[in-house]
Amino acid sequence: MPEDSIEHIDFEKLNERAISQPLVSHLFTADPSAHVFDGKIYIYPSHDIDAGIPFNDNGDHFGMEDYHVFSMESVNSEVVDHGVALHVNDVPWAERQLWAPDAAHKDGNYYLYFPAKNHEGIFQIGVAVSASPTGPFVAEKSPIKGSYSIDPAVFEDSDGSYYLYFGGIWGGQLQKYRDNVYDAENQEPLAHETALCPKIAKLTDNLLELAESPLDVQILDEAGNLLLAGDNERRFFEAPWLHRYNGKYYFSYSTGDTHYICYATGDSPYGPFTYQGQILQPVVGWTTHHSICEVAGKWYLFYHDSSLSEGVTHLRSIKMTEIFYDAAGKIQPIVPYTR
Ligand code: FUB
Repeated sequence: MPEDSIEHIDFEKLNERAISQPLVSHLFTADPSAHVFDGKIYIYPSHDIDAGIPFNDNGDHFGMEDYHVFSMESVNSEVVDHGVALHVNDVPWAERQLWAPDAAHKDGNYYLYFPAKNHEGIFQIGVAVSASPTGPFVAEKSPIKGSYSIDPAVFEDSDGSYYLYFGGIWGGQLQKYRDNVYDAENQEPLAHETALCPKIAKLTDNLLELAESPLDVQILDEAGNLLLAGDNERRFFEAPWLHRYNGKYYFSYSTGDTHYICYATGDSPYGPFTYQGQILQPVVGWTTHHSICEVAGKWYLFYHDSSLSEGVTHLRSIKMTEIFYDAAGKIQPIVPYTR
């Protein structure tokens, strides 16, 4: 739902028609990464604030400064806010804009992965560690070597390997990189050229570093060709996420300026992934960002919209709703507001 149509929305009606209500209403929250750790649901979202920064195409108005972690005993239970888990002032290398985070658990430690702009205005990805899933987390002194851009998502495979996915174009700066090298002059490819790919790198055993140089996550069309940069309804924009269902790997992501959450499937965490369809239709607000998590044998989409703030695009609220697969493993698309 593009921002310019906001003035025509009757928010009272829209909220009545919403298929789910905000999980948190005392803060604005977005980009929810959900996990079940030791039988309990933990949500790692961005914490939206109005930093008073004018809107621009770089997304500088998304001026977030800290993270809160939320937990739930079960899908219908109260959502508990565990307070500030990490603040930008406690990250030696970061200056501003704590964007979409994710978390992982290994051997009794919890790892919070987060993007932030460094003192040169370049996004990198950091990691912070805690003995508790709710923090507080202690940030490593430097960003993860070789990391760049935004929206880290960590996937733990059944063999105990962990993979970091990341990337986002436009404000997320992915278009400035080719072969993992930054050049401020680099731009998005032209419409007839292949789209930029999100990135994957295996993590080292201690989960603090990349075990390899980031590789492209290829998203192919039905004919086996890479999606094109001009295919705005299907190409990757930001918000990578990986989950496994019935032995298949599902790579999902946001298409940004066309406001869909889409997915593609493959046989390896590295891909290639073949485009399958949309998971979530546009929500109120410009951004859309999600995670997919299995809880007690059912599958849930965690997502956000800006309905609580009546359309303010950088003041969002996290939500969740159940998703369903058909017999062939296709995800039934979610329409976030009933008609
Ligand atoms: O929350 C800031 C940015 O907005 C995220 O990093 C993007 O995925 C988009 O949701």
